[in-house]
Amino acid sequence: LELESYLRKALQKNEFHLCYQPLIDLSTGKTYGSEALIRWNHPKLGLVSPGEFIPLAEETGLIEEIGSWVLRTACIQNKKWQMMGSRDLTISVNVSAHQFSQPSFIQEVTNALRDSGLEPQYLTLELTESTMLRNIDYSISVMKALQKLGVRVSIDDFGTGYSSLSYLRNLPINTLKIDRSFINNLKVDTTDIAIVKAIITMGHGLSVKVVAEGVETKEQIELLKQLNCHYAQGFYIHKPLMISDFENNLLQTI
Ligand code: G
Ligand code: G
Ligand code: NA
Ligand code: MN
Repeated sequence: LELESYLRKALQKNEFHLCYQPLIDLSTGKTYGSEALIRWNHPKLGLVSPGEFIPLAEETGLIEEIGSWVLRTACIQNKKWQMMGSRDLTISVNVSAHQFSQPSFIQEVTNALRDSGLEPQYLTLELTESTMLRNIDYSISVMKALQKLGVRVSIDDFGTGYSSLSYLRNLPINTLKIDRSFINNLKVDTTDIAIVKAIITMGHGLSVKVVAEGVETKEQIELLKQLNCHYAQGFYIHKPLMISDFENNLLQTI
């Protein structure tokens, strides 16, 4: 396949870059961190969506190298921003199932922290429920090792998986990220608001932070504030930004 052969060469040809989408603290309105999102700009194909090439990278195993590059690059960038003055800025990195299941994963995280000089508490790894539930015992051991390192763990796309709630009290999780499908159509008097409210209440009860992703309107922000949701992310707040835009728009206000 053409796409696969292009993807094999993309790293060495420097065709990837990361965008950074701000995460805001709803109680202060300030940016406290960002999520790193990979972008692939191929000379012939143009921008290829990660929704398209990440699954291919997973199937082919190329995700090991790509994921490792993302982790290092994101840690280095965040450390740079901290040294520019945003000392408590955090970075979230998406981890795919294949990457998470590699025996070398913990070592890779350790190396990325060591080489960037980023302190572990400023790194959050975003895992989906399906990644965690592939092999729950193995996942627990990896998450405990991450916790021991001091790295934070967030459950991405929360609410879309098939998991029972019981794992929530057994797993070292710091954050629940409510899937954007519950946020997109969030309005007063909808079923979605009941679900979102329940997740936020549960988060408070479990002492985990709750992030609402996919916030697209002012009304949604107001509702989430009323519900005491901790953090939010979405196009209404900021789109994924290039480094220069992140620096111009945000860094001085943090
Ligand atoms: O940024 P965008 O909305 O196009 O992302 C589409 C999908 O690709 C999302 O599910 C997102 O989590 C995933 N994605 C983006 N960047 C990364 C990355 O660096 N690693 C992994 N594993 N997935 C990513
Ligand atoms: O699967 P994951 O949650 O990691 O997906 C992250 C992707 O979601 C990002 O690539 C980003 O482009 C996309 N995204 C971020 N904010 C919004 C939003 O407000 N609406 C929609 N539809 N997508 C968003
Ligand atoms: Na994510
Ligand atoms: Mn998500």
